[in-house]
Amino acid sequence: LLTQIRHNSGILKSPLGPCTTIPNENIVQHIYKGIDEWIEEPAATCAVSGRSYTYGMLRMLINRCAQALLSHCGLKSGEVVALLLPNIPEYIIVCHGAMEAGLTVTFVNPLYTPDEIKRQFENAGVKMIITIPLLLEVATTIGPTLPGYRSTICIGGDDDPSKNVHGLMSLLSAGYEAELPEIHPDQLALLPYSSGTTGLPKGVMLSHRNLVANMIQGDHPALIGNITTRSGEKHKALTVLPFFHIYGFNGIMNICLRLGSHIITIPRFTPEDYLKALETYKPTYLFVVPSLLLFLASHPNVTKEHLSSIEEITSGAAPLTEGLLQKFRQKLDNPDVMIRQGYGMTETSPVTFIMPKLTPPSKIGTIGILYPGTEAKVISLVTGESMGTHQTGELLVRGPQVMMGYLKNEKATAETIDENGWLHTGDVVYYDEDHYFYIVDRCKELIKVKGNQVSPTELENLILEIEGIIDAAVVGVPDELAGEVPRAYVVAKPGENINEEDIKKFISSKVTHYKKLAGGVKFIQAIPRNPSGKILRNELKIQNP
Ligand code: 4UW
Repeated sequence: LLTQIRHNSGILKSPLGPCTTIPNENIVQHIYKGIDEWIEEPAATCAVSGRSYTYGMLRMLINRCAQALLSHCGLKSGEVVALLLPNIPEYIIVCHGAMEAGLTVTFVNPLYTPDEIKRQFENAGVKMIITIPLLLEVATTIGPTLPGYRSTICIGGDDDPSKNVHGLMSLLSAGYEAELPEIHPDQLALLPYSSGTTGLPKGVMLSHRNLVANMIQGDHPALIGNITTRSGEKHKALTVLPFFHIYGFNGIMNICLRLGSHIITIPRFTPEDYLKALETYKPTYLFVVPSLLLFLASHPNVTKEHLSSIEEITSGAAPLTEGLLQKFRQKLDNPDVMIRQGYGMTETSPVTFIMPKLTPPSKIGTIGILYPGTEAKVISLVTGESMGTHQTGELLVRGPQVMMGYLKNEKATAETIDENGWLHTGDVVYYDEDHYFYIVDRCKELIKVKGNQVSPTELENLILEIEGIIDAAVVGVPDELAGEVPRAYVVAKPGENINEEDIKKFISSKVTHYKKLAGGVKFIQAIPRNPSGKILRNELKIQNP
């Protein structure tokens, strides 16, 4: 009867019940709550340079950074600071320093082109960029063009008053003092960018409460892996997934620090650096996206020995196939390694589903069960009615981890979060009788290349800048290595002499590497659209395979 009632209202609640009370803490207080227990232990180490910080050092430097940002740099609580950084241990110092100072952090892929960086920083209202020497010129070129811009911080660089640059170490060693502000849990902590279900990337407003809630939700004993390894030490996590994406940020960096793990960072993935890090640090925990697991499963230089220390692996951000999982398992000597899939979105801080520790082996391909305190509905793509078990439809989620909205974009917010608080994910799913969920497809425009977001609208707008092109549509096509890659369909003015290479070259000059038109360009007569002008992407793919 209970099941019946649940299905009639269409609302599924987490089988793990509500989440425990979300404390009124800011994210930095929450992360370092247990620090006294592991204050002398290593917190973060760069696998390439060997630079390393203990928890005690990290916490002290975060606090100094927060004070310097408010006093010496003159930033005010609520202003936005941008991180233009690869994964390095100092990421933690500046990011948590800014958050402890009541500032909002936005992050960006350091391999973005200057155009991509500038667009995001202008939209976010960035007042300071924190970067490394390699990217200092980009930062000091873009920064002063932003309204109200204060200064740039260079990690591993010196003060340069002529360019208004502070070296991080001089800032941290000067002993600047400031009173740290009270931070309301609803204050904006993080501003990552996501294209959501449609259109250009938008600023996703995540509060301290959103981020803390998602960490608390993961604390359930049915979900959490072992905090300590079999040998009784803390986990060592190798993290190449970017901290400038919500998975790397709240799903890896913050959670690992909260648990006292030792984070090993790699600034940029290369097979050599990654394998060397496996050999040198013998991590116990890996976080992957399916394309990284494919590398581990199939690269000839990856041996069983490289993976011998691994006890747990978490995968997410793109579909993990059973075939890949089996292929990878063959590379493991230890059959007890726990491999779990989770599901998340930038808009949900990020996790809403994860496989519990004791997921039955029969649940092949599942993303797991609802996180504590999270609700879901699956609705028909045709009628909007709630679906029952084994019926596919769009996934809607609701919970304390759902974003506050898109920055300065009420329209997109209202299209994504309905009046009852349901976030429309744009993912097509079904659930089974035990309320395990399975991703089937996507009914949003988003393309995912190796787990990275690519907005078709962004590429379409760029293609339309090319002289002689009158219409364009971009869709994702399957790719063995990347999962999907973008392909453009274009309509050229009759008589124009434009070829595929011209378009590909133009796009490559404007966007970062993974957004390139690796799926090719096809010239067609007309882009199919519905009466209101919306591109019919599925039709496009079916008509022009
Ligand atoms: N299977 C299939 C999946 C899956 C998936 C996501 O870039 P975003 O906004 O965000 C992410 C976040 C992923 C994530 C974070 C933390 C975590 O623990 C975890 O699991 C281990 C995953 O990717 O893209 C959101 C979109 O990415 C797709 C889906 O389309 C979703 O709407 N996606 N996870 N397991 N597809």
